[in-house]
Amino acid sequence: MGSVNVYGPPASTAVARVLACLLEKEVKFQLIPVNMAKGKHKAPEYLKIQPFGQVPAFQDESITLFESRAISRYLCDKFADKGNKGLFGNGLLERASIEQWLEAEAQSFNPPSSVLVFQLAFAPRMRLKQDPAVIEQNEGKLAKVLDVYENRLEESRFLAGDDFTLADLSHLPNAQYITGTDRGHLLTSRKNVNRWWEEISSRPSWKKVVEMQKAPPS
Ligand SMILES: N[C@@H](CCC(=O)N[C@@H](CS)C(=O)NCC(=O)O)C(=O)O
Repeated sequence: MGSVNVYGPPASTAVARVLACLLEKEVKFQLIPVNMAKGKHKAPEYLKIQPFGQVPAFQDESITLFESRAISRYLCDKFADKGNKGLFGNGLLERASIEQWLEAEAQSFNPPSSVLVFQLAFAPRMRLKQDPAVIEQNEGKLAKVLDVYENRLEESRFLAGDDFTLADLSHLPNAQYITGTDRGHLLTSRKNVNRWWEEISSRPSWKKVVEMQKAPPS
């Protein structure tokens, strides 16, 4: 079996999501740099595999995919027998719960948290001005989402049940950036969310992604 290709920098939250999934599943991959500073993600050749001009793009055999969560689901199904075999659940009920929390991540957690990642982590690096009103508004929205998580994680070790799954994994990239800023208390001040965050971010797969994010772009 050959390796799959992932296009984009590990510093991108969406690329990091796919990398974490690949590492959990122990699937060999090649990371292909896309120089976003030079606008390579908008180049005609790249748009053939990612028509929205975003990262990541993904290639396996004859298939090319975009959307990090769709790529992750594909990886779990295609490589069901490799690495972490329970990552996408075993059976209908587990899968349904994982899907529910994956949707919660994409529809409820991601919108405010991705704004905060941009405002708090990327804007300073890109020497862009932060918008305090936008930060405050999205902090409020994320706090409400995390209150729901706090209750869920009171009764359950992980979001979808007793095991770490794709639903938990999908939160790692945004949570990593936010906990590295002065708004980290959004997660760490909530007892159960903090316990969950400590556990999921300690996984060797995620630690490897964080190491990849620290390496200078090639
Ligand atoms: N929903 C997409 C989001 C992809 C996305 O927003 N990628 C960002 C980096 S994290 C990007 O390419 N930004 C550059 C742009 O939109 O021009 C996914 O999960 O793959």
